[in-house]
Amino acid sequence: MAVRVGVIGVGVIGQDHVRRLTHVLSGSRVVAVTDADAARAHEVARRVPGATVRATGRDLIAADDVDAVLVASWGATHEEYVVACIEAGKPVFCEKPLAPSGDAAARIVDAEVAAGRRLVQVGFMRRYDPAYVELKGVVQEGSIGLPLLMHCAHRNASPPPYYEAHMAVTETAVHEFDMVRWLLEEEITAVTVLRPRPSRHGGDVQDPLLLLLETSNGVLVDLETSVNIRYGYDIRCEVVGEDGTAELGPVSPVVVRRDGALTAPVPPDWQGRFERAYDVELQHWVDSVTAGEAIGPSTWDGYAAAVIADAGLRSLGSRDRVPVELRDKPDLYAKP
Ligand code: ISE
Repeated sequence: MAVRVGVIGVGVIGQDHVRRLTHVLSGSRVVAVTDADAARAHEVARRVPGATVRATGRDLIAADDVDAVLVASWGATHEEYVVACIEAGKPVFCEKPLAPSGDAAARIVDAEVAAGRRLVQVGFMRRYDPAYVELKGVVQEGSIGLPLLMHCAHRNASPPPYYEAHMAVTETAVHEFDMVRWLLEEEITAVTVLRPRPSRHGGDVQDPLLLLLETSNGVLVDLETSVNIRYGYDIRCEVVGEDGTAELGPVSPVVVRRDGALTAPVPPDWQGRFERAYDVELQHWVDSVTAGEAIGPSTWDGYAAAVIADAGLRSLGSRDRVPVELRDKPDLYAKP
């Protein structure tokens, strides 16, 4: 029987997930939606046969016909909804970031540990991107030797209108915080955020930033975040090992030579670049709900990323190197 999913928050990513669950994936159907903007919730529900609108996230979570919940609302609301799902014993997929601070994420860890079983998958979709999966395979099989350095860039053509300075760390770089931990299979131990000459396109938002991440085995990771790069959405990652390097290839497999120029398309935004990753990620969640076992990026992974983001924010303010201090990992998260 199809998993009956309720979706909390139907903005850009929430609507995209509703479309995916309804038309692309197998084994699920959307039965309920809710949004702070009720008109938007009704508009989305009209496009999904059989879906109803619930007045609040809490009503949706409590509904008998909702088996599992997808939280894609504003980050500050995640803690309340994810904890309510855990208390109701319902599996929950929560978009990144899991919570806006390490403390808030720690409370979700506590709730899940108290429940005694994993119910949460966090939306770190890069773990499902075919190129990143292959890159991790090359690094982990050891053919380039021990990793020493990583060079990463996370570039957006332009930020959404609500983008604020801290989001470069909490919403943008947070993807790399998780990706680095996952790819290297080690923890990030310190963050330094440096500010180069600001782009004139940045307005009040300092842009770009250069972050330096240190890991438990001494790998140094430099990460550029640019949210006004203009030319498109561009994600780069190169791992430098003792015996070679491995990097994400160009996004477009097709290069055009014409009129004295060589060109290849760059995706305009993250939806285009990571479409496949989102599909695989959410199918994985639906399958794990059906199997009764949460196995994707965990609450612990969301917590670690939130603590790293806290350190990044402190460094953004002070320009100091800020150590990352995680609490002891509960046994619940012992399995990778
Ligand atoms: C946005 O919130 C996302 O999650 C995108 O994946 C990311 O690339 C972008 O920088 C964020 O602002």
